[in-house]
Amino acid sequence: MGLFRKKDPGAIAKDARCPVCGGTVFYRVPLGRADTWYRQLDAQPQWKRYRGLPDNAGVAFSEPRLEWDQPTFDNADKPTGHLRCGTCASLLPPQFLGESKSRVLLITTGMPQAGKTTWLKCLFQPAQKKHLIAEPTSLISRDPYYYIEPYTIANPDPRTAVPILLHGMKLTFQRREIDIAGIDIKGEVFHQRTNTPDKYMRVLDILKNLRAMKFAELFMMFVVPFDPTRTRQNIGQLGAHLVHQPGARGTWQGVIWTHLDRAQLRAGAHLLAFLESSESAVALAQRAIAGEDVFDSRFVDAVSHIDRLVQQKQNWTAALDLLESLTWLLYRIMLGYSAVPARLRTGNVEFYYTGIGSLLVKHARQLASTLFAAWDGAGRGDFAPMIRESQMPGSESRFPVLPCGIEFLGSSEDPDDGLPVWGDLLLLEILARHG
Ligand SMILES: Nc1nc2c(ncn2[C@@H]2O[C@H](COP(=O)(O)OP(=O)(O)OP(=O)(O)O)[C@@H](O)[C@H]2O)c(=O)[nH]1
Ligand SMILES: [Mg+2]
Ligand SMILES: [Zn+2]
Repeated sequence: MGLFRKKDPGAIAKDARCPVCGGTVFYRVPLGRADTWYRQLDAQPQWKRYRGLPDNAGVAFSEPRLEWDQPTFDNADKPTGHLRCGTCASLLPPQFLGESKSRVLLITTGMPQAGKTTWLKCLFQPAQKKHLIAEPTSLISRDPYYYIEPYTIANPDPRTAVPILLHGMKLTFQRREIDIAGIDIKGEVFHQRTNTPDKYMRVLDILKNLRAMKFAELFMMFVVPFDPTRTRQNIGQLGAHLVHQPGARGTWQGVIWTHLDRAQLRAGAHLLAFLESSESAVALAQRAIAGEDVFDSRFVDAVSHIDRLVQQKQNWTAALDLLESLTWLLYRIMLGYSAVPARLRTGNVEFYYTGIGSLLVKHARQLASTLFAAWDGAGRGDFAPMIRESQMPGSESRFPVLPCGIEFLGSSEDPDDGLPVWGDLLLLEILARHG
């Protein structure tokens, strides 16, 4: 039998727990063909049940031939690098089971199509071309766990019916190693909370399990797409007790604000008029409109003025074109940042850690929080208390809103041709905190 207790030697920490069911017993499994996995699943009803899926639920394989490898449900008596939970049979990326001191848990929640899976996938397995903020460098290496049940990291099909996906990645920076364990929850769970109460309850159970697990850091990430029409419900409008759960110690709650690339310059003249009390802010906006470099020696002054003007203005509901133009400006700043290191002949990572790079990021992030709060207010979202708290002087939470977007290469809108902008910032933040 390959069953062994958590005390056995190996990569499993003494206090390891399954995030899905809280189980503490694990067993080794070998690789096999995906169709073997698919067939064996019928004999493991707990796998679906712990995901809130009915026994007869399909697991939505869209590929006609199941020809890739996948860890099966068989017992292996030698280490294989693949482990399942003895209770719920979930495949657990090793990053969930290692030493808690160097383990960071990320959990993404949000409505369908918010960009959760894209964001995690880009973070964990950036293709060579896909880093804007931390370009391939020998300073940081990341080693993703390949299997994201029911698929692999190469094809975690967003159309799977499985509401919970477990991702893992080992991050190495200088001589430190950090295990990053990601839990990706499908938006459908929140969207149809009353239609899919089983799935929703399972998610609450998982949150409970996570809070009982030991970790260096737990990031609860609410993924909210930029939506100028304000017609799509977002996770902040749910009012569920998921949002604003009193942050357990070590928990960081924040918003990943995606789709910022969709923001348009709608009211150029109005934008300049709005900024007119600050000469440096007007100059910054003019440069962005002209397609010129947004950074000069007055950048910090300019962006601080913009931030203050946005904070002071009331009733954004009546000025959404202006708000969108300001959001467009924020995205120009994000793109502009990415070009600076090359100009200064330094690597992106090195630039982030030198005073000037992190200063630019800090100010852009501050503006992102303020703009997000303005949209949130205008859209009747409910993130205001979290953002207000994080903006208090001396607040611990330095990272309430992480702005993100995708640049599409060429004319294609194929997500695989996208280039995430600022997606890696969280990684650098994690490294900075553990430095
Ligand atoms: N333009 C743009 N597209 C994005 C961005 N982030 C994600 N997308 C696209 O949005 C679509 C949905 O992304 P997913 O990552 O599957 O969304 P999700 O939140 O995981 O959705 P569910 O799993 O259904 O809850 C995909 O086509 C992505 O390519 C972004 O920042 N900008
Ligand atoms: Mg998804
Ligand atoms: Zn389990």
